[in-house]
Amino acid sequence: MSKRFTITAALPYTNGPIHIGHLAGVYVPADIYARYLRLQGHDVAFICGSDEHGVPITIKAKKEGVTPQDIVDHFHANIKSSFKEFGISFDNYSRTSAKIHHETASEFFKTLYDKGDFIEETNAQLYDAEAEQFLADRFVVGTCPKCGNEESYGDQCEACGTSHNATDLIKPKSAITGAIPTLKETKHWFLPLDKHEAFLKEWILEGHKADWKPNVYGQCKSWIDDGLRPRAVTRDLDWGIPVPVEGGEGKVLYVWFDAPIGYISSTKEWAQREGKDWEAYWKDEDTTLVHFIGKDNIVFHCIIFPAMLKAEGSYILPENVPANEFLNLEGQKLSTSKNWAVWLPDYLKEFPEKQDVLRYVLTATAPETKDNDFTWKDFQARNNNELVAIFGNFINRVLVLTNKYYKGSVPTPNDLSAVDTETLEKVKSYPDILSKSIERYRFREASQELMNLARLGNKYLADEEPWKAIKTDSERVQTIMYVALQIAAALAIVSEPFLPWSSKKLKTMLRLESPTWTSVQRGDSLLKPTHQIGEASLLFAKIEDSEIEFQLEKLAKSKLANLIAKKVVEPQKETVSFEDFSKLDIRVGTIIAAEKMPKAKKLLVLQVDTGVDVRTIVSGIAESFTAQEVVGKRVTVLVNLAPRALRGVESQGMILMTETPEGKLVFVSPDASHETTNGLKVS
Ligand code: B3M
Ligand code: ZN
Repeated sequence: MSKRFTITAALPYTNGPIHIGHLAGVYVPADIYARYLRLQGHDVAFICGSDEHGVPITIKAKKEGVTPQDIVDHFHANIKSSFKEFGISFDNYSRTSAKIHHETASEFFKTLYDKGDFIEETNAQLYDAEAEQFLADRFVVGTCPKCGNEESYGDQCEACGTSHNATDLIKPKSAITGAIPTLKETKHWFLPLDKHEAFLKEWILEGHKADWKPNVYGQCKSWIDDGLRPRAVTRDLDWGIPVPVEGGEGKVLYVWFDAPIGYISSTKEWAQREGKDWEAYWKDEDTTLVHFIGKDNIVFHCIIFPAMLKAEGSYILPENVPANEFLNLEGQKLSTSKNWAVWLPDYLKEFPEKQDVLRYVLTATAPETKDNDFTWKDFQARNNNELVAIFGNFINRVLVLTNKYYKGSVPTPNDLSAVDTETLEKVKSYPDILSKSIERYRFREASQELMNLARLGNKYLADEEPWKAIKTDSERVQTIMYVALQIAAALAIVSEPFLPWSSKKLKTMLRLESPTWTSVQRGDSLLKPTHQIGEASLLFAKIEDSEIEFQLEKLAKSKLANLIAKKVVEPQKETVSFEDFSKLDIRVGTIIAAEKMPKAKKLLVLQVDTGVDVRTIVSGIAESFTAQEVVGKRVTVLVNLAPRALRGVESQGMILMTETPEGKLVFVSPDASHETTNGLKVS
C-alpha cells in the first residue's frame, strides 16, 4: 500500500562547502531511504535547504569584509550543486533567506506568541561594550561548565556536545574584540521546555524506547533526566528573521527556532510548484515524518522542535530521528578550519564520474552506531576489491558472454538444476533482506547485502563455468546464462538507492525497462528469452596507488600548514656580541656509546668522541631518539660549556639540536647540508 512520507535532511549551514562527513552522516543515508521508498511506490517528499542564519555566517562575513547575504549566496549555489552532482535526490532544496521561509517562520512565532506559549523575560545578557553588541551564541567563547573545554561556544560545546546558555560559560570572552563582556539587560522570549516535559517523557521515553537508535534515545533521556529549562528563542542580532511582535525591534529569531521551520517552508515551496497540498505532508496523521541528522543536532530535533510543533498544535511529530555519529578522516576529527576534510567539489575534480564509489564507501563505513574512520586506503580497497572485483566483474562476464554466445539475445533456459532453482530463490529474497535493513536505518548492513547479491552471481558463474561447458553442453550454457542474466537484472534494480549512476548504466546495458522492485520480489523473469541486451562497458574502474598517494600528500600538507600556524614562534633573544660568540668552541664529534639515564624520561647519557677526547654528555633527547639509534651519529658539540651535574652524572658539553616546523627534534648535523634550522635549540 502506498504511504505518504516526509523525509528531511538537516539544513546545512551556508558558510562553507560540503564534505564527506556531511554526506556520510546525513545526506547519503537520507537519499538511500528516499530512493528506496520511491521504488516501493510510496509518496515521498524529500526536503532540504540551506540554513542561512546564525552567528558563524555573520562572523565569516565580517572577516571577509562582505555582507552575510554575499556569503550565503555563494555557498547556497555551491552546496546545492554538490548535492545535485552526488545524486542527492531532494524533491526540493530551498533556503532560509527565502521570502516564503521568513513568512512561515514569522507566522509560526506569532501563533505561539498569541497562544501565550512563550515566557517574556528581561534579564542580563553578555554584552561587548567595545563592539556595542550583545554576545549571542558563537560571538562568545569560554570554558564549558560541563567538561572544562576552554574553547566552548556560547550555545554549544563542541568537545562534549552540551548545549548551554552563553551566560553559563566560565571566563567568557568576546569573539569579536576579545574583550571581557559585561552584563546588560535585554528582553527575550523563551520557550518553556519544562512545561512540555511530561509530554516529552511519554512520547520519547515511553513511546520510542524500542525503535529509536540507542545513541538518540540516550541523549534525549539524559536531557530529560537533567531537567528541562526555558530556552530563549530570540536574539539581539541583526542577521536573521525579525521578531514579529511588539518589543521585538532590533531582535531576530534564534537560528535554531527558524531553521527546522525551514523544512516546512521548503515543503510549501515544493507543493506550490508541483500543485500539491503541503499540509498533508505535515499535518496528516497518516504521514510518516523522518528527520535525518548528525548527532550534534539531536536535542533540537527530538526535544525543541517537537515541543514547538506540539505547542502549535496542528502538526505531526517525527516517527524517527535516525541520527548518525561522526565520521573521522585518517584518524582525525574532520575540521573546516584546519582544512582536514575531503571537499565534494575537490573530489569530483579528482575522481570524475566516481560519485557512486564515494556513496558506496561512505555507506559501507557509515558512522551509524559509533564514530568511524574514513581512510583513503580503505576507499581504494572497497573500490578495487568490492565494486570492481565483485560487482563489476560479475556484470562484465555476464554481458560479454551473452554477446559472445548469443549475439546479445537472452537465451531460452532448459531444465533448471537444483543449484539454479536455489540461486533464483535467493535472488528473490534480496528485496526483503534489503528492506529489513533499510527500514531499520541500517544502511551499512544493506550495502553489504547488496554486495552479497553480486557475490552470489560471481560464485554462480565460477561454479557453473559456462566458458568450459560451452564446449560440451551448449544447452546447459543457455540455462546458466539465463540465470546469470536474471541476477544482473536484479542487481540493476535493487542497487538504485545506493549506486544510482551504476544502476542506470547497467539498466541501459541490459536494455531493462519495466521491471520493478516487486517483480524481483515475486521472482518474475526480469529479462525474457530473445530480449536483446546492449554492449558491455565497464561499470567501475580500478583506483591506482598513485591516486591514493596524491590524496594522502594533500592531507599531509594540511597537517603541516596547521602545525606551522599553531606554532608559537619564540621571539628572538637579545643580541650577543661577536666577542661573546667567538668564546664558544663548537666542534664536530661522534657519539660512540649511549644509554638511557635510569628513571629520567628525557635524558640519554652519551659518550662523545670530540677529536680531542672522549667525554660524557647528558642530553635531553630521549623522547625523540633511542640510545641505539644515536650511536655512530656525527654531531655538533659545544665543548667549552661549564660542566654541570645532571642526576649525579657530570655533563661536559652540549649537543646542538634544532626543531623542524613539525616540531620534531633533529641534530644539527655536520653532514646534512640542507637541514632546516629555525633557531638553534640546545639539549
Ligand atoms: N544547520 C546544523 C548543522 O549543520 C544546522 C542544521 C539545521 S537543521 C534544521 O550542523
Ligand atoms: Zn563541554
